[in-house]
Amino acid sequence: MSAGSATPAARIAHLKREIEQHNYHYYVLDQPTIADAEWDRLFHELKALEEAHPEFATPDSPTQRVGARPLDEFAEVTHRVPMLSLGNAFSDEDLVHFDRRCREGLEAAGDIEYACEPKYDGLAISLTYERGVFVQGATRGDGAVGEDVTHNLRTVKTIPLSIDSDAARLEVRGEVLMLKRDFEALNARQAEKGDKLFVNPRNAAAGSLRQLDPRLTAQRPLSFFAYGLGAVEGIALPETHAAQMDWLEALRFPVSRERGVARGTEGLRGYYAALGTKRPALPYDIDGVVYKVNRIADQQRLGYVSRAPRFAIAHKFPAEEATTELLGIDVQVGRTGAITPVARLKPVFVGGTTMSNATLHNEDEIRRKGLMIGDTVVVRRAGDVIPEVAAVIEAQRPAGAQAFVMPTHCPECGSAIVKLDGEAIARCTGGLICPAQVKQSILHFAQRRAMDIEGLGDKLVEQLVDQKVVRNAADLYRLGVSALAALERMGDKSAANLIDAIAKSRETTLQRFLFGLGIRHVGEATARDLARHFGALDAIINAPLERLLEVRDVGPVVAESIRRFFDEPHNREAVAQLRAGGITWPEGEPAAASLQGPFTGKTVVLTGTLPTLSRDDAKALLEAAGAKVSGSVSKKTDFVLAGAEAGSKLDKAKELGIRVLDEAEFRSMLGTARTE
Ligand code: 9MJ
Repeated sequence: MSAGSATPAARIAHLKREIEQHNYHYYVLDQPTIADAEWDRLFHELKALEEAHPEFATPDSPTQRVGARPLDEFAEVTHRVPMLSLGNAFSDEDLVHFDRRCREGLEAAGDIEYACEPKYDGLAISLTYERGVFVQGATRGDGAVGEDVTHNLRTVKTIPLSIDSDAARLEVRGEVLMLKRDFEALNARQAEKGDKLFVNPRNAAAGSLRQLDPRLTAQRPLSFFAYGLGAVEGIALPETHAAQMDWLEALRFPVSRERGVARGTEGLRGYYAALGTKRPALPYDIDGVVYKVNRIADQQRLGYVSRAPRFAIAHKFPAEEATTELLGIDVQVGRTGAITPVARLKPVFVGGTTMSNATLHNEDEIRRKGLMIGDTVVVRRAGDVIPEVAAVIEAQRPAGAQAFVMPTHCPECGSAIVKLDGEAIARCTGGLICPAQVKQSILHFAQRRAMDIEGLGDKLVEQLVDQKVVRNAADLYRLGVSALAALERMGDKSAANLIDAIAKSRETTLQRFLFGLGIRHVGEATARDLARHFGALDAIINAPLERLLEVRDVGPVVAESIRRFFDEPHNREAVAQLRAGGITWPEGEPAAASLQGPFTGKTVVLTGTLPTLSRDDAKALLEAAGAKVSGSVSKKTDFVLAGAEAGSKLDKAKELGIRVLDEAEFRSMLGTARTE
């Protein structure tokens, strides 16, 4: 139908359908079908038509999702069919008990078939459709009476405002929640505005749903997933829960993609384990799985106990969040002296294990979260996320709560703690005299991805350093069995094993060695790129900034850090000691093929004294740049690098017309080399 030929009523009806269809593809299926600008155009056309013809404006129009007026209070809604809660299963025993009760109730001979779905961690709601039009949405309330939040639910883009069903009445039940990514974005916006952060997606969703002003709700990205039906009049329904969910999906309700069907306890266990594995990657928080006897007739036979169905149960996952008390804030000293405040918590069971401390990252983070010692805090351990203090419950702050004060001196070595301007991290200035830094750097050096010294763990390093058997990584290569055997809990056999593991680590690669040195900003990948690019350690040690910058993914910060590390005499000494301890690796050629610069493949002769570069340094730089350094000038010489008091070589170069460079020109040419 074209815009020109249709009556306004027909065009409005067409636009309503089309926009809702695009919304469905965009919000529910995550597969947009038109460009945003085109959607905007359709939306504005509809809005203009409705304004010109208010008699055709209806509450199920997509224009009605936003902008309804604030309410004074929520009206009460009595649910025609009560909204039930679910019983919980926390253990395998509870699960077996549930299944047995169902089998007995149904006098079933074999395994029962269950519909399985995620248990969303949101808010239960009921949506009422009359002859295909969304007319009312209500919260669960106490199960019998809830609150009318129709205006707010209209703003939820995944809730259809009209559906292709002429049932006199259809109540769809499900959960309103906030997707994890929407929650992160909302909190980022809150932080930018200096507003309070939400503790978790559930709280954010609850707060948003209970706004009296729908215009506020409209700014909060809520989602909806259907998982059941309430009162239904005027149509026949599919006979299993799974088929009903398929039917709801066909009506364009968002239904879990993770839903499934399983038989018997074995099937349920399999579903539980599989969803548990997927849990961290799901776009929303879940706190368990729900099993429902699949056949609706069987559900009805089993019936209810008080306000929960006998035919369904929620099998809970270990909680990812808990509240506990912040007993204190300690600081830990890392390998580079970084001071990390760590929350000392009253031990609490969360995410399947007991949590008694959590990193607080840095001082700013403590301020941002508004933490005070003595506070009640929400702690979180989710998937592979580092356990964290998610939020503070300010309302429960005790009278004696104390602010955290960053210590001025290192608790391990007493050196000053400083925080450079613009850096979030405070650092201990003790360097090598700080036992904490020494221990961490040895552990870093020995780890599997670096020198791979098997069996050298934190307890052992702690003892070795505290008892002054080892002061640095190089000392490891001088250890004898007798020194080790003197340590606590160290038998002759373990001592011999460790010596063996240390000996084995001597043969390594340049990449592992470089990574093990613990240069700030040089992780495994950078170590690999440096090793490939330069081929030899001395070329890296002597490389000026501009050469380091030629390495893939090495920017000014990383290059500067490498340069600063090797400019420090004690670091050069440490490297020399390690090599003296017998550590070796195959040295390769620089990756000349990938490096194209003015010295690639050229022959260069050095003569005289350069203003700042030693002969060795200049040679290393040239070699790293792909040049061959030769001792005598001939027709094959491409450049002569000449300093003060250059003698006969310079004369010969001039005679042969070879280009002569001074140090400044040399450096500027090095700066033009590029990796291809
Ligand atoms: C949640 N919260 O995800 C039910 N639920 O069924 C699912 N809750 C439920 N089903 C009957 N998936 C009562 C409650």
